Amino acid sequence: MGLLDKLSGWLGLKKKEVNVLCLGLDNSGKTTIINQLKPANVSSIPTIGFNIEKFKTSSIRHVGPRKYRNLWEHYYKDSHAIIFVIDSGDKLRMVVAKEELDTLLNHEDMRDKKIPVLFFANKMDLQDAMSSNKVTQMLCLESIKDKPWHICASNAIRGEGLQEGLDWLQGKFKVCQ
Ligand SMILES: Nc1nc2c(ncn2[C@@H]2O[C@H](COP(=O)(O)OP(=O)(O)OP(=O)(O)O)[C@@H](O)[C@H]2O)c(=O)[nH]1
Ligand SMILES: [Mg+2]
Repeated sequence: MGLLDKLSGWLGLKKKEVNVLCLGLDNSGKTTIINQLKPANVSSIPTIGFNIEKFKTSSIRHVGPRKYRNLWEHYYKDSHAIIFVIDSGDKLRMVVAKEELDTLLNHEDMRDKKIPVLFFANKMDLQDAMSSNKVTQMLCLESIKDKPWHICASNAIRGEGLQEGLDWLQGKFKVCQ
């Protein structure tokens, strides 16, 4: 059983879909994270900027870089949670990640939604990775007042930190729904 199935089970959403938007800059680790969350028997679909991966009880909407932004927006209305992935080793593009995050949070279909936003400060294993505190600071996460949010350091290759993030999400779903 994958972590995502567990999440659906916890939520009591056996029949309903949980729409989790997994966003982040290209190369941040979205596909690696999603592969960790999926049941082992589901084969991975390579990301061509944008794809939707269906699961038994839930789906993950998984999108890529900026040029596909108009495709992301289509899914904002139906989303129950956001997972925002950051490459903690990519200091140069932290500003770009912040821009994308701000655009997301200020979008008209997202602004008034109280859905939880889970951040993975991914690639924590890299020698020069920024700490999750530093990422919090760089992305000004403390200024997010209208949505519950949480940041976890993760190493998606080893699956570290992912469970902690999903545990937090589980608690928030109970509050939000
Ligand atoms: N060191 C390290 N590398 C990681 C980690 N997570 C992902 N990677 C690597 O980073 C690269 C990009 O990972 P992907 O999961 O393909 O990133 P993505 O966000 O799906 O990228 P796009 O599909 O281009 O948007 C791959 O080579 C991964 O193996 C991590 O926690 N640590
Ligand atoms: Mg990908």
